[in-house]
Amino acid sequence: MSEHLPNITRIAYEGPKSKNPLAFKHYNAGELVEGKSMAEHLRFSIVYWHTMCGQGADMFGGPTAIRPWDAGKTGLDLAKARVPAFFEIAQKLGMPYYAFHDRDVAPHGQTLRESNAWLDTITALLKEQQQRTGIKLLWGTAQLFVHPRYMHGAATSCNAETFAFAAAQVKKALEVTHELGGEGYTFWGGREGYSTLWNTDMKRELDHLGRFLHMAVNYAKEIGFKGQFYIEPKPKEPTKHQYDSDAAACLNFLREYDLLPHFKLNLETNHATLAGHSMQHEMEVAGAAGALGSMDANTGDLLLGWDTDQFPTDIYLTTQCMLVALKYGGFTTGGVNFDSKVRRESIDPEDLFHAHIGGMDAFARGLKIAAAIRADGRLAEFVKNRYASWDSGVGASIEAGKENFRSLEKLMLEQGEAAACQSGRQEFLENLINQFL
Ligand code: XLS
Ligand code: NI
Ligand code: NI
Repeated sequence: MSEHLPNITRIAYEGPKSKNPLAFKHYNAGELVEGKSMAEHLRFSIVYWHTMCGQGADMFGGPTAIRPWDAGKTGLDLAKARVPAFFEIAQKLGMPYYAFHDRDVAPHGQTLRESNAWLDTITALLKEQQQRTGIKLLWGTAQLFVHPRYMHGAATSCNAETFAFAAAQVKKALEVTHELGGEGYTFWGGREGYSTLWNTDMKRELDHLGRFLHMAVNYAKEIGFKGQFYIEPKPKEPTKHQYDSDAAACLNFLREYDLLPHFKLNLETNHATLAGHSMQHEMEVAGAAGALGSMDANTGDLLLGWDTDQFPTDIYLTTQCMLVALKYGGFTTGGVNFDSKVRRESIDPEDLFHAHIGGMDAFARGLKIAAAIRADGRLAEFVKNRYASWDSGVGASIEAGKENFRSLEKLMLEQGEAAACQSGRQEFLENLINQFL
Protein backbone atom coordinates (compact mmCIF):
# COMPACT_ATOMS: atom_id res chain seq x y z
CA MET A 1 0.00 0.00 0.00
CA SER A 2 1.42 3.40 -0.93
CA GLU A 3 1.70 5.89 1.90
CA HIS A 4 0.25 9.39 1.73
CA LEU A 5 2.35 10.75 4.56
CA PRO A 6 5.75 9.01 4.35
CA ASN A 7 7.35 11.66 6.56
CA ILE A 8 5.13 10.79 9.48
CA THR A 9 5.70 7.45 11.15
CA ARG A 10 3.79 5.71 13.89
CA ILE A 11 3.49 8.15 16.81
CA ALA A 12 5.39 6.79 19.80
CA TYR A 13 5.28 7.54 23.51
CA GLU A 14 8.44 9.44 24.43
CA GLY A 15 7.50 10.77 27.87
CA PRO A 16 6.95 14.27 29.28
CA LYS A 17 10.50 15.46 28.58
CA SER A 18 10.39 14.77 24.85
CA LYS A 19 10.63 17.78 22.54
CA ASN A 20 9.42 15.83 19.55
CA PRO A 21 6.08 17.36 18.51
CA LEU A 22 5.13 14.11 16.79
CA ALA A 23 5.35 12.00 19.92
CA PHE A 24 3.08 11.33 22.88
CA LYS A 25 4.23 12.93 26.12
CA HIS A 26 1.57 11.33 28.31
CA TYR A 27 -0.46 8.79 26.35
CA ASN A 28 1.32 5.51 26.87
CA ALA A 29 -1.21 2.98 25.60
CA GLY A 30 -0.04 0.02 27.69
CA GLU A 31 0.61 1.89 30.95
CA LEU A 32 -1.64 0.73 33.77
CA VAL A 33 -3.86 3.16 35.62
CA GLU A 34 -6.07 1.74 38.37
CA GLY A 35 -5.17 -1.71 37.08
CA LYS A 36 -6.29 -1.12 33.48
CA SER A 37 -4.28 0.06 30.49
CA MET A 38 -4.67 3.64 29.30
CA ALA A 39 -5.86 2.32 25.96
CA GLU A 40 -8.64 0.36 27.66
CA HIS A 41 -9.69 3.31 29.79
CA LEU A 42 -9.74 5.88 27.04
CA ARG A 43 -10.86 3.85 24.04
CA PHE A 44 -9.84 6.67 21.68
CA SER A 45 -11.71 7.13 18.44
CA ILE A 46 -11.11 9.30 15.37
CA VAL A 47 -14.00 10.66 13.31
CA TYR A 48 -14.28 10.39 9.57
CA TRP A 49 -16.27 13.56 8.99
CA HIS A 50 -13.91 16.18 10.37
CA THR A 51 -10.71 14.32 9.55
CA MET A 52 -11.51 13.46 5.93
CA CYS A 53 -14.32 15.80 4.87
CA GLY A 54 -13.41 18.94 6.80
CA GLN A 55 -11.59 21.28 4.48
CA GLY A 56 -11.75 24.44 6.54
CA ALA A 57 -14.78 26.01 4.85
CA ASP A 58 -16.98 28.29 6.95
CA MET A 59 -19.99 30.54 6.34
CA PHE A 60 -17.74 33.21 4.94
CA GLY A 61 -15.29 31.28 2.85
CA GLY A 62 -14.58 28.13 0.91
CA PRO A 63 -12.12 25.32 1.64
CA THR A 64 -8.59 26.20 2.65
CA ALA A 65 -7.17 22.70 3.08
CA ILE A 66 -7.26 20.49 0.00
CA ARG A 67 -5.64 17.25 1.06
CA PRO A 68 -3.13 15.63 -1.31
CA TRP A 69 -5.29 12.49 -1.53
CA ASP A 70 -8.34 14.61 -2.45
CA ALA A 71 -6.77 16.63 -5.25
CA GLY A 72 -8.54 16.35 -8.60
CA LYS A 73 -11.09 13.77 -7.45
CA THR A 74 -14.86 13.96 -7.05
CA GLY A 75 -17.80 11.72 -6.21
CA LEU A 76 -17.21 8.06 -5.62
CA ASP A 77 -13.56 8.30 -6.72
CA LEU A 78 -12.92 10.86 -4.02
CA ALA A 79 -14.72 8.71 -1.47
CA LYS A 80 -12.62 5.69 -2.42
CA ALA A 81 -9.36 7.65 -2.23
CA ARG A 82 -10.10 8.86 1.28
CA VAL A 83 -10.50 5.43 2.88
CA PRO A 84 -6.84 4.32 2.88
CA ALA A 85 -5.68 7.84 3.79
CA PHE A 86 -8.01 7.82 6.79
CA PHE A 87 -6.76 4.47 8.04
CA GLU A 88 -3.16 5.52 7.52
CA ILE A 89 -3.73 8.52 9.79
CA ALA A 90 -5.70 6.50 12.34
CA GLN A 91 -3.09 3.77 12.44
CA LYS A 92 -0.16 6.15 12.77
CA LEU A 93 -1.95 7.77 15.69
CA GLY A 94 -2.59 4.40 17.31
CA MET A 95 -6.36 4.95 17.32
CA PRO A 96 -8.17 1.78 18.31
CA TYR A 97 -11.56 3.06 17.03
CA TYR A 98 -13.26 5.29 14.49
CA ALA A 99 -16.75 6.67 13.83
CA PHE A 100 -18.53 7.80 10.68
CA HIS A 101 -21.80 8.99 9.11
CA ASP A 102 -23.09 7.12 6.06
CA ARG A 103 -22.80 10.20 3.84
CA ASP A 104 -19.29 11.17 4.96
CA VAL A 105 -17.80 7.96 3.72
CA ALA A 106 -19.89 7.74 0.54
CA PRO A 107 -21.54 10.52 -1.47
CA HIS A 108 -25.25 11.30 -1.86
CA GLY A 109 -26.63 9.53 -4.94
CA GLN A 110 -29.47 10.72 -7.14
CA THR A 111 -31.73 8.09 -5.61
CA LEU A 112 -31.77 6.05 -2.43
CA ARG A 113 -30.82 2.99 -4.45
CA GLU A 114 -27.75 4.72 -5.85
CA SER A 115 -26.71 6.06 -2.42
CA ASN A 116 -27.05 2.57 -0.96
CA ALA A 117 -24.95 1.03 -3.74
CA TRP A 118 -22.20 3.60 -3.23
CA LEU A 119 -22.29 3.02 0.49
CA ASP A 120 -21.90 -0.71 -0.12
CA THR A 121 -18.83 -0.06 -2.27
CA ILE A 122 -17.20 2.01 0.46
CA THR A 123 -18.27 -0.37 3.23
CA ALA A 124 -16.29 -3.12 1.53
CA LEU A 125 -13.21 -0.86 1.54
CA LEU A 126 -13.71 0.09 5.18
CA LYS A 127 -13.98 -3.55 6.09
CA GLU A 128 -10.76 -4.35 4.27
CA GLN A 129 -8.96 -1.56 6.11
CA GLN A 130 -10.39 -2.62 9.46
CA GLN A 131 -9.07 -6.11 8.86
CA ARG A 132 -5.68 -4.83 7.72
CA THR A 133 -5.19 -2.45 10.67
CA GLY A 134 -7.26 -3.98 13.47
CA ILE A 135 -8.99 -0.63 13.97
CA LYS A 136 -12.62 -1.07 15.05
CA LEU A 137 -15.82 0.87 14.59
CA LEU A 138 -16.91 2.63 17.79
CA TRP A 139 -20.22 3.69 16.28
CA GLY A 140 -21.92 4.41 13.03
CA THR A 141 -24.60 6.98 12.29
CA ALA A 142 -26.70 8.37 9.48
CA GLN A 143 -26.33 11.91 8.27
CA LEU A 144 -29.89 13.24 8.42
CA PHE A 145 -29.25 16.95 8.21
CA VAL A 146 -27.32 18.04 5.10
CA HIS A 147 -29.74 17.16 2.30
CA PRO A 148 -32.58 19.65 1.61
CA ARG A 149 -35.18 16.90 2.24
CA TYR A 150 -34.23 17.21 5.92
CA MET A 151 -34.79 20.95 6.16
CA HIS A 152 -37.70 20.46 8.59
CA GLY A 153 -35.98 17.62 10.43
CA ALA A 154 -35.86 13.90 9.74
CA ALA A 155 -37.93 11.87 12.23
CA THR A 156 -39.61 15.10 13.36
CA SER A 157 -40.30 16.46 9.89
CA CYS A 158 -43.77 17.72 9.00
CA ASN A 159 -43.30 15.75 5.77
CA ALA A 160 -44.18 12.08 6.37
CA GLU A 161 -42.15 10.97 3.36
CA THR A 162 -39.07 12.61 4.79
CA PHE A 163 -39.63 10.43 7.85
CA ALA A 164 -39.90 7.42 5.53
CA PHE A 165 -36.68 8.33 3.72
CA ALA A 166 -34.87 8.82 7.02
CA ALA A 167 -36.11 5.42 8.18
CA ALA A 168 -34.75 3.83 5.02
CA GLN A 169 -31.44 5.60 5.51
CA VAL A 170 -31.09 4.54 9.16
CA LYS A 171 -32.07 0.97 8.23
CA LYS A 172 -29.18 0.87 5.80
CA ALA A 173 -26.79 2.61 8.21
CA LEU A 174 -27.64 0.01 10.86
CA GLU A 175 -26.94 -2.80 8.43
CA VAL A 176 -23.60 -1.28 7.48
CA THR A 177 -22.67 -0.64 11.12
CA HIS A 178 -23.53 -4.25 11.90
CA GLU A 179 -21.55 -5.51 8.90
CA LEU A 180 -18.52 -3.58 10.16
CA GLY A 181 -18.85 -4.94 13.68
CA GLY A 182 -19.77 -1.52 15.10
CA GLU A 183 -19.95 -1.43 18.89
CA GLY A 184 -22.59 1.28 18.86
CA TYR A 185 -24.97 3.41 16.84
CA THR A 186 -25.55 7.11 17.50
CA PHE A 187 -28.51 9.38 16.91
CA TRP A 188 -27.71 13.04 16.85
CA GLY A 189 -30.85 15.01 16.04
CA GLY A 190 -29.23 17.33 13.54
CA ARG A 191 -32.43 19.13 12.67
CA GLU A 192 -34.85 17.47 15.09
CA GLY A 193 -36.18 20.68 16.57
CA TYR A 194 -37.69 23.88 15.31
CA SER A 195 -36.96 27.34 14.03
CA THR A 196 -40.29 28.78 15.11
CA LEU A 197 -43.11 27.43 17.27
CA TRP A 198 -45.64 29.25 15.07
CA ASN A 199 -45.40 26.41 12.55
CA THR A 200 -44.64 23.52 14.91
CA ASP A 201 -46.77 20.78 16.47
CA MET A 202 -44.26 19.82 19.15
CA LYS A 203 -46.20 16.92 20.66
CA ARG A 204 -46.71 15.30 17.29
CA GLU A 205 -43.05 15.70 16.34
CA LEU A 206 -41.89 14.15 19.62
CA ASP A 207 -44.30 11.23 19.18
CA HIS A 208 -42.82 10.66 15.73
CA LEU A 209 -39.28 10.74 17.09
CA GLY A 210 -40.23 8.18 19.75
CA ARG A 211 -41.76 5.95 17.11
CA PHE A 212 -38.72 6.30 14.86
CA LEU A 213 -36.32 5.23 17.61
CA HIS A 214 -38.52 2.23 18.45
CA MET A 215 -38.36 1.22 14.80
CA ALA A 216 -34.57 1.37 15.01
CA VAL A 217 -34.51 -0.73 18.18
CA ASN A 218 -36.81 -3.31 16.56
CA TYR A 219 -34.81 -3.47 13.37
CA ALA A 220 -31.53 -3.88 15.28
CA LYS A 221 -33.09 -6.86 17.04
CA GLU A 222 -34.26 -8.27 13.71
CA ILE A 223 -30.78 -8.20 12.17
CA GLY A 224 -29.00 -9.25 15.36
CA PHE A 225 -27.19 -5.95 15.91
CA LYS A 226 -26.27 -5.90 19.61
CA GLY A 227 -24.36 -2.62 19.69
CA GLN A 228 -25.23 0.14 22.14
CA PHE A 229 -27.63 2.85 20.95
CA TYR A 230 -26.74 6.42 21.88
CA ILE A 231 -28.47 9.76 21.77
CA GLU A 232 -26.20 12.77 21.50
CA PRO A 233 -27.66 15.87 23.15
CA LYS A 234 -27.23 19.32 21.63
CA PRO A 235 -29.45 22.31 22.38
CA LYS A 236 -29.22 24.32 19.17
CA GLU A 237 -27.39 24.70 15.87
CA PRO A 238 -28.49 24.17 13.22
CA THR A 239 -32.01 24.71 14.57
CA LYS A 240 -32.92 27.31 17.16
CA HIS A 241 -34.06 24.64 19.58
CA GLN A 242 -33.29 20.94 19.35
CA TYR A 243 -35.41 18.45 21.25
CA ASP A 244 -32.41 16.52 22.56
CA SER A 245 -31.23 19.71 24.19
CA ASP A 246 -29.19 18.32 27.08
CA ALA A 247 -28.64 15.13 29.06
CA ALA A 248 -31.63 15.74 31.32
CA ALA A 249 -33.97 16.47 28.39
CA CYS A 250 -32.79 13.32 26.60
CA LEU A 251 -33.30 11.16 29.67
CA ASN A 252 -36.79 12.53 30.13
CA PHE A 253 -37.63 11.89 26.49
CA LEU A 254 -36.23 8.34 26.62
CA ARG A 255 -38.24 7.60 29.77
CA GLU A 256 -41.43 9.09 28.41
CA TYR A 257 -41.23 6.95 25.29
CA ASP A 258 -40.05 3.73 27.01
CA LEU A 259 -36.68 3.88 25.30
CA LEU A 260 -34.40 4.15 28.32
CA PRO A 261 -33.54 0.43 28.42
CA HIS A 262 -32.18 0.67 24.88
CA PHE A 263 -30.24 3.92 24.94
CA LYS A 264 -27.31 5.60 26.63
CA LEU A 265 -26.01 9.10 26.04
CA ASN A 266 -23.11 10.19 23.89
CA LEU A 267 -22.13 13.51 25.45
CA GLU A 268 -20.20 16.21 23.62
CA THR A 269 -18.26 18.89 25.45
CA ASN A 270 -19.10 21.76 23.12
CA HIS A 271 -22.79 20.81 23.17
CA ALA A 272 -22.74 20.95 26.96
CA THR A 273 -21.35 24.48 26.75
CA LEU A 274 -24.05 25.50 24.28
CA ALA A 275 -26.64 24.13 26.71
CA GLY A 276 -25.21 26.30 29.49
CA HIS A 277 -23.69 23.35 31.34
CA SER A 278 -20.22 22.08 32.04
CA MET A 279 -19.28 18.71 30.57
CA GLN A 280 -18.80 17.48 34.13
CA HIS A 281 -22.44 18.34 34.82
CA GLU A 282 -23.68 16.50 31.74
CA MET A 283 -21.60 13.45 32.57
CA GLU A 284 -22.87 13.44 36.17
CA VAL A 285 -26.48 13.68 34.99
CA ALA A 286 -25.98 10.74 32.63
CA GLY A 287 -23.88 8.73 35.09
CA ALA A 288 -26.40 9.11 37.91
CA ALA A 289 -29.08 7.71 35.59
CA GLY A 290 -26.90 4.78 34.53
CA ALA A 291 -26.81 6.19 31.01
CA LEU A 292 -23.22 7.39 30.62
CA GLY A 293 -22.33 5.82 27.29
CA SER A 294 -19.67 7.63 25.35
CA MET A 295 -18.23 11.06 24.79
CA ASP A 296 -17.54 13.26 21.80
CA ALA A 297 -14.36 14.91 22.96
CA ASN A 298 -13.84 18.49 21.88
CA THR A 299 -14.14 21.95 23.32
CA GLY A 300 -15.74 25.25 22.42
CA ASP A 301 -14.31 28.72 22.61
CA LEU A 302 -15.80 30.69 25.47
CA LEU A 303 -15.72 33.83 23.35
CA LEU A 304 -17.67 32.23 20.49
CA GLY A 305 -21.26 31.09 20.79
CA TRP A 306 -21.27 28.18 18.41
CA ASP A 307 -20.05 24.61 18.02
CA THR A 308 -16.40 25.25 17.17
CA ASP A 309 -15.43 21.61 17.78
CA GLN A 310 -11.87 22.40 18.81
CA PHE A 311 -9.50 19.74 20.02
CA PRO A 312 -9.52 19.47 23.82
CA THR A 313 -6.28 20.56 25.46
CA ASP A 314 -7.52 21.88 28.79
CA ILE A 315 -6.27 19.63 31.59
CA TYR A 316 -8.97 20.79 34.02
CA LEU A 317 -11.59 19.70 31.52
CA THR A 318 -10.07 16.30 30.85
CA THR A 319 -9.49 15.73 34.57
CA GLN A 320 -13.15 16.45 35.30
CA CYS A 321 -14.27 14.15 32.48
CA MET A 322 -12.08 11.29 33.66
CA LEU A 323 -13.04 11.75 37.31
CA VAL A 324 -16.69 11.31 36.42
CA ALA A 325 -15.98 8.49 33.98
CA LEU A 326 -13.96 6.55 36.60
CA LYS A 327 -16.62 7.21 39.23
CA TYR A 328 -19.23 5.51 37.06
CA GLY A 329 -17.06 2.54 36.12
CA GLY A 330 -15.43 3.94 32.97
CA PHE A 331 -16.30 3.63 29.31
CA THR A 332 -17.41 0.16 28.36
CA THR A 333 -19.13 0.29 24.98
CA GLY A 334 -18.21 3.90 24.36
CA GLY A 335 -14.97 5.84 24.34
CA VAL A 336 -13.29 9.19 23.88
CA ASN A 337 -14.30 10.06 20.35
CA PHE A 338 -12.58 13.13 18.90
CA ASP A 339 -15.48 14.95 17.28
CA SER A 340 -13.04 17.79 16.73
CA LYS A 341 -11.60 19.64 13.79
CA VAL A 342 -8.46 21.62 13.10
CA ARG A 343 -8.85 25.35 12.55
CA ARG A 344 -9.45 26.81 9.10
CA GLU A 345 -5.93 28.19 9.19
CA SER A 346 -4.32 24.82 10.05
CA ILE A 347 -4.05 23.56 6.51
CA ASP A 348 -1.39 20.84 6.56
CA PRO A 349 -2.06 17.13 7.04
CA GLU A 350 0.55 17.34 9.80
CA ASP A 351 -1.86 19.59 11.74
CA LEU A 352 -4.23 16.62 12.01
CA PHE A 353 -1.47 14.86 13.93
CA HIS A 354 -0.65 17.74 16.25
CA ALA A 355 -4.36 18.05 16.98
CA HIS A 356 -5.00 14.42 17.82
CA ILE A 357 -1.73 13.98 19.71
CA GLY A 358 -2.66 17.01 21.84
CA GLY A 359 -6.14 15.66 22.54
CA MET A 360 -4.88 12.19 23.39
CA ASP A 361 -2.18 13.55 25.67
CA ALA A 362 -4.65 15.86 27.38
CA PHE A 363 -6.95 12.93 28.11
CA ALA A 364 -4.07 10.73 29.24
CA ARG A 365 -3.07 13.44 31.69
CA GLY A 366 -6.66 13.86 32.79
CA LEU A 367 -6.85 10.13 33.42
CA LYS A 368 -3.62 10.06 35.44
CA ILE A 369 -4.59 13.12 37.45
CA ALA A 370 -8.08 11.76 38.12
CA ALA A 371 -6.58 8.48 39.28
CA ALA A 372 -4.16 10.35 41.56
CA ILE A 373 -7.01 12.37 43.07
CA ARG A 374 -8.91 9.15 43.70
CA ALA A 375 -5.88 7.41 45.19
CA ASP A 376 -5.26 10.36 47.48
CA GLY A 377 -8.84 10.05 48.70
CA ARG A 378 -9.19 13.50 50.31
CA LEU A 379 -11.74 14.73 47.78
CA ALA A 380 -13.98 11.67 48.09
CA GLU A 381 -13.56 11.73 51.86
CA PHE A 382 -14.66 15.36 51.97
CA VAL A 383 -17.76 14.67 49.90
CA LYS A 384 -18.59 11.64 52.00
CA ASN A 385 -18.27 13.59 55.22
CA ARG A 386 -20.34 16.42 53.83
CA TYR A 387 -23.29 14.02 53.80
CA ALA A 388 -22.49 12.37 57.14
CA SER A 389 -25.83 13.53 58.58
CA TRP A 390 -27.49 11.01 56.25
CA ASP A 391 -25.51 8.06 57.57
CA SER A 392 -27.24 7.82 60.95
CA GLY A 393 -30.15 9.26 62.93
CA VAL A 394 -32.95 10.95 61.08
CA GLY A 395 -30.99 11.09 57.79
CA ALA A 396 -30.59 7.32 57.64
CA SER A 397 -34.20 6.93 58.65
CA ILE A 398 -35.38 9.23 55.80
CA GLU A 399 -33.22 7.36 53.29
CA ALA A 400 -34.72 4.08 54.51
CA GLY A 401 -38.20 5.44 53.76
CA LYS A 402 -39.24 5.36 57.41
CA GLU A 403 -40.15 9.03 57.81
CA ASN A 404 -42.95 11.31 56.59
CA PHE A 405 -43.98 14.95 56.93
CA ARG A 406 -45.74 14.30 60.25
CA SER A 407 -42.81 12.51 61.86
CA LEU A 408 -40.36 15.12 60.63
CA GLU A 409 -42.53 17.96 61.86
CA LYS A 410 -42.68 16.27 65.25
CA LEU A 411 -38.90 16.02 65.38
CA MET A 412 -38.35 19.62 64.42
CA LEU A 413 -41.01 20.86 66.87
CA GLU A 414 -39.20 18.97 69.60
CA GLN A 415 -35.78 20.32 68.59
CA GLY A 416 -36.90 23.79 67.60
CA GLU A 417 -34.08 24.17 65.02
CA ALA A 418 -32.01 22.08 62.61
CA ALA A 419 -28.38 21.29 63.36
CA ALA A 420 -25.97 24.01 62.18
CA CYS A 421 -24.65 23.76 58.59
CA GLN A 422 -20.95 23.18 57.87
CA SER A 423 -18.75 25.05 55.39
CA GLY A 424 -18.80 23.84 51.77
CA ARG A 425 -15.04 24.59 51.55
CA GLN A 426 -15.10 25.33 47.83
CA GLU A 427 -11.83 27.27 47.88
CA PHE A 428 -10.10 24.60 49.95
CA LEU A 429 -11.20 21.99 47.39
CA GLU A 430 -10.12 24.09 44.42
CA ASN A 431 -6.68 24.37 45.98
CA LEU A 432 -6.65 20.65 46.66
CA ILE A 433 -7.39 19.87 43.00
CA ASN A 434 -4.65 22.27 41.88
CA GLN A 435 -2.13 20.27 43.88
CA PHE A 436 -2.59 17.48 41.36
CA LEU A 437 -2.43 19.49 38.14
C1 XLS B 1 -22.74 17.84 15.55
C2 XLS B 1 -22.58 16.53 16.14
C3 XLS B 1 -22.33 15.41 15.14
C4 XLS B 1 -22.58 14.08 15.78
C5 XLS B 1 -22.75 12.95 14.83
O1 XLS B 1 -22.71 18.86 16.21
O2 XLS B 1 -21.58 16.58 17.10
O3 XLS B 1 -21.06 15.50 14.61
O4 XLS B 1 -21.55 13.75 16.65
O5 XLS B 1 -23.83 13.13 14.00
NI1 NI C 1 -20.74 14.94 18.06
NI1 NI D 1 -21.01 18.83 17.70
